[in-house]
Amino acid sequence: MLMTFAGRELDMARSHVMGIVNVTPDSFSDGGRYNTVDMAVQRARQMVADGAAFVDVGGESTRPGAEPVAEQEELDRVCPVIEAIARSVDTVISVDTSTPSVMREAANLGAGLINDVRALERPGAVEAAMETGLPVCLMHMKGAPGTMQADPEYRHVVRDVATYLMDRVRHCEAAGVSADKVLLDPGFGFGKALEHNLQLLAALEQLQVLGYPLLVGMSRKTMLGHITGRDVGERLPASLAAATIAALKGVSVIRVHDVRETVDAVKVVEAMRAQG
Ligand code: 7PJ
Repeated sequence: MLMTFAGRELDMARSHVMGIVNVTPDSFSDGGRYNTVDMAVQRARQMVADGAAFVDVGGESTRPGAEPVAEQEELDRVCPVIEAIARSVDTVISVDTSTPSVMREAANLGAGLINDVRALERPGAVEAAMETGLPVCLMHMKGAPGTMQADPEYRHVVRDVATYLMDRVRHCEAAGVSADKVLLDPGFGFGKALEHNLQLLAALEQLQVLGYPLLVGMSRKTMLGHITGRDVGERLPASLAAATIAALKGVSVIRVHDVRETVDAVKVVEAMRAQG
């Protein structure tokens, strides 16, 4: 089950860790573009040293309540960081974007994966992604970041998410994206109440049988705050439990803030699996 990301092959039958490199203005304390690029590269380098197979670079905050960012602003934030990481860190760069021009530019600069929380729904996104030839991660979100957590409702969340994702897969394949370049993500926290997130977590195997590698992100999310009663800075143990569950259920890529700790947790699962 090999997948190729800008020339780097990874076995999707194993669990890999993806480190989060945010380049939103609030993500680095002292601002300033040069500093931001420099710090993002340092962060990426450390994550790779800690065992991350991917670094995910994103310039748009999609946290609940966030407003969309202007296209040029997103390009200005993300492109210099991708270019600098591609030049100096040996890793797969994932670009967390829904914007076609950012997908194209990121691919030109060396990105290896397009990670779109809007599952290529923006006009021109499917075509842009297809033209890059890169693998794409299609994520489920109900509503938009500004409003998505206002009382989300589902008939049956696992079935609804699976149906949506397969609908997007068909759409992408019809537009020329090849089936062996698709990853799927149920989108923890994106228009989901705690019960929905837990039902999805419990049912990851059911998404697995759709036949595409899975990527999940639960690191430090509100769902873990609801379960533990802890603030965002105190959610590492819960994040590791969530990552361990994901790895046990065969998820291929686990997107996290705390790479070193998560890599250790995943190693335990992988060691058990290798023992048979
Ligand atoms: C996710 C993401 C996720 C994918 C974010 C946060 C919010 N991309 N981007 N899956 N979450 N594929 O990290 O809290 O769950 S941003």
